[in-house]
Amino acid sequence: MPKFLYYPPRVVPYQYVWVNITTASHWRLGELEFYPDANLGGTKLTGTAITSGGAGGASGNTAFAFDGNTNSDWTAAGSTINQYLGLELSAASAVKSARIFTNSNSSNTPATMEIRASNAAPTFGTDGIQIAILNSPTLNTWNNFTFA
Ligand SMILES: [Ca+2]
Repeated sequence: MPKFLYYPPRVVPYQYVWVNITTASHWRLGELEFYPDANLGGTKLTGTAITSGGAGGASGNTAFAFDGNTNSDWTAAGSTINQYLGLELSAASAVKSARIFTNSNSSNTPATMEIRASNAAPTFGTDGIQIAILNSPTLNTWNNFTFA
């Protein structure tokens, strides 16, 4: 079972929200969704992808993490910590829950990740503030978590 660490409610609307990996991995991510309310409530947030970089070619396309298809994935450029993928939101918003679908094997899935948020565009995975931690994501399924 995933282990989630929850944080107090935050009321600040964020312009940028992203998942940063804190265990080295050649990360592959099938789907990533953020929501303005707890328990995947409200309308799924949309925006423009922000990332530390992709592998290039079809597998590096950030759009594959946001296409609604759990069988297509984005692949990180390398195998280090602090690679990230997220969104510059179309409009600043509270971010109180999220879900991630991992559709890969354990070597492509980091054991620990965090969600970070900011009102300035990140230039490194650890920019902004940490709003949630995800430990030991379950492979090949949705991992839902609420942090408000
Ligand atoms: Ca996908």
